[in-house]
Amino acid sequence: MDGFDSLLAGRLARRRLLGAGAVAGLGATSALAQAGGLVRLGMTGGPDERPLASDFPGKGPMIVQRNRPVLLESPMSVFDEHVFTPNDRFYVRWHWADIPLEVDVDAFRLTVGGQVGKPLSISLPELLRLPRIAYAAVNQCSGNSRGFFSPRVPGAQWAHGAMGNAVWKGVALRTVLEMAGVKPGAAAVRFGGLDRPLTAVDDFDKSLELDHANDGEVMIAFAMNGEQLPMLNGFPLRLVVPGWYSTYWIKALSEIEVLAAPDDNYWMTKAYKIPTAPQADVPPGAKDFPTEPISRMIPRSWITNVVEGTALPHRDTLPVRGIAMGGDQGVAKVEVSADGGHTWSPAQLGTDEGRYSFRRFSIDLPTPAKGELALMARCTNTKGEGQPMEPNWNPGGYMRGCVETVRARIV
Ligand SMILES: Nc1nc2c(c(=O)[nH]1)N[C@H]1C(S)=C(S)[C@@H](COP(=O)(O)O)O[C@H]1N2
Ligand SMILES: [Mo]
Repeated sequence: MDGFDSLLAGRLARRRLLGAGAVAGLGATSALAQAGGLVRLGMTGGPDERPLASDFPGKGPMIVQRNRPVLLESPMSVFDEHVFTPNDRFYVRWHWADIPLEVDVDAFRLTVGGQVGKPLSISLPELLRLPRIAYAAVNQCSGNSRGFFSPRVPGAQWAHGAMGNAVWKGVALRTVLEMAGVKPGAAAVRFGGLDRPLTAVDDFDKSLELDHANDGEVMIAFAMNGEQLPMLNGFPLRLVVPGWYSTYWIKALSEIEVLAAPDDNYWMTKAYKIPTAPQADVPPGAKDFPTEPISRMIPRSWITNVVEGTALPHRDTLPVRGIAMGGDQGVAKVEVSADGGHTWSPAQLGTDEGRYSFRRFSIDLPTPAKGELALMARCTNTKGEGQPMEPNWNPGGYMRGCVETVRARIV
């Protein structure tokens, strides 16, 4: 018996999350900026300061990238403190300002329709009675770190905090598709949530090929780190597509539609397209190049205990630690360099929480001589895929994966 079974027993009250204060928090950027102060994100060639605020519902101190729709970024210190990102520090991204602010858990239904033998309308208690799966997985926005693109590109100017790692629990999408009976010849499965566009444009819907949807790992999650999903992270249900960028991880998931043909909606055919070139990399300014929908994630790593621009005392050793991810594979090794990438030393890896999770790394380096220092980490995943030294560029600001540098000074 866990917290979710109490929902079954009807003891969980309706989730009415946003009171008057919280709603005000969704509207007042300048007040927030004054209340929480400004943070610098270390970007060059454009605006670099953002307000820090802690008055969004269910959220602690977060970097406010945008107010409507809500875009909140996790400060890097969160990743230094936790390998599983706490729910109240987990980043938030919505495309439309009309997001669900409360959900009536008794009336809520997840519908499954389209190319199925038996259309379904599943209540939350019914969903909670189905067999469950659970695993750790990183949720990372396709545009994470976009603010570091050079030359800069339009879109949310995220630093590295449009990502988070959680243990997700829910029902395999395959279980629900089997209950509905997918008709022969079906090609894809489309997902939609409770949020709505304010103008006459396509809903934010995404889809997966049928085989992927049926892989037994793609999950309809009702829990994140052992708790209900925060409202801003998609309460009561969200799709989890482990190893893939979060654009597919539809929040407040309410509609599943099995399609006879590949999805032709705007969000699949026009948005979230990357160059087919390796690392999704094209020369700055390039326009006519072949594209494909963004999909699997790639290895990345971040030093989390040394803040850009800080002065470190000269001691016997220089402790360096951080987090790494393998993309859609596990982390095989992480190496650290204190000389701008000339020499590398293998770091110690923390507990393996599964192939889709963050993994901690740490190393005590011999302290370099006094002066400027360029610290770097690089991750290699279990497929042997590493991180390039050179940053990629594409007009969408997607799929950054290069080795990141933290500059500090030894004094
Ligand atoms: N319903 C819905 N789901 C959505 C989105 C959205 O706008 N609406 N945005 C997607 C994108 S692009 C990202 S990066 C993630 C962000 O997830 P989070 O807010 O839980 O961190 O949600 C995804 N799921
Ligand atoms: Mo995203």
